[in-house]
Amino acid sequence: LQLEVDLRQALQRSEFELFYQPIVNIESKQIVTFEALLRWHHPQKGTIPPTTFIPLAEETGLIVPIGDWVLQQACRDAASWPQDVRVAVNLSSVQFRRGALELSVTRALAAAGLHGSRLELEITESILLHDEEITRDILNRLRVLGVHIAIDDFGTGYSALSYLRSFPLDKIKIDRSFVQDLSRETSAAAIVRAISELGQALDMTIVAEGVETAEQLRILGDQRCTQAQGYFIAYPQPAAQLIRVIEELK
Ligand code: G
Ligand code: G
Ligand code: MN
Ligand code: NA
Repeated sequence: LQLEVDLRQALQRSEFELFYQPIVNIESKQIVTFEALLRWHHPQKGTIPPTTFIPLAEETGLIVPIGDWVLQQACRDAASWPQDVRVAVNLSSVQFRRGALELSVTRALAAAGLHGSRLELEITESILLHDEEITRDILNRLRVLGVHIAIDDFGTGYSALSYLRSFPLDKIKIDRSFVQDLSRETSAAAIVRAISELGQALDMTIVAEGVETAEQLRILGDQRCTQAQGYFIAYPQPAAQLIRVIEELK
């Protein structure tokens, strides 16, 4: 498979880049986090989105060195941002099972001189359902470093609510499918409200993903959702553009 051959060389050829998308506090409008989103600039095929190459990277185990690079680059970039802005990094389940995740995180933070409290790790529900004991252990140790743990795409997976109390989670990211239905369906608003109340009771921050309109943002605020992310606020952009994004959203 040619794509696999190319992917094996992409790291040493410096073909990866991190884009960043801001997450804002809905009430204060302040940027609280930038989420790192990986891009692969393929020499022939142009820019390939992660949905195309992450599954291949997972199958081949290449996600472990690629994921390490993402952690290191994200921490390096964040070191130059305002102190109250965090960086969020997406993790694959393979990094939990095959990588030395805790060591990777510790090294990335140390190399960048970044405190653990400036880093958020986004994991999916499926990670919590496998190797439960090992995962809980790793997450607990990461949290001792001050690292925050977010559950990504919430509501699309198995959504066993039991894990909300059995795992050390700081943040819930409501999947964009709920946000997209907000204006047409009152049930979507009711779900957002319920998750927001759950979050408040469990002392977790609630983020809505995929906010594309002013109306969606208004309804989210009405339903007591605390943070938002989406094209309406800003598109994912290269690190060099972030100073401008920070200025524009001030
Ligand atoms: O950037 P985009 O919105 O196209 O991302 C598509 C998917 O790829 C999302 O599910 C996102 O979580 C995932 N993704 C983006 N960057 C990374 C990364 O660095 N590591 C992993 N494991 N997934 C990523
Ligand atoms: O699964 P995860 O939340 O990590 O995925 C992030 C993906 O969502 C990225 O590919 C990003 O480009 C995309 N995204 C970010 N904001 C929006 C939005 O407002 N609408 C849509 N459709 N996608 C978005
Ligand atoms: Mn994410
Ligand atoms: Na998501």
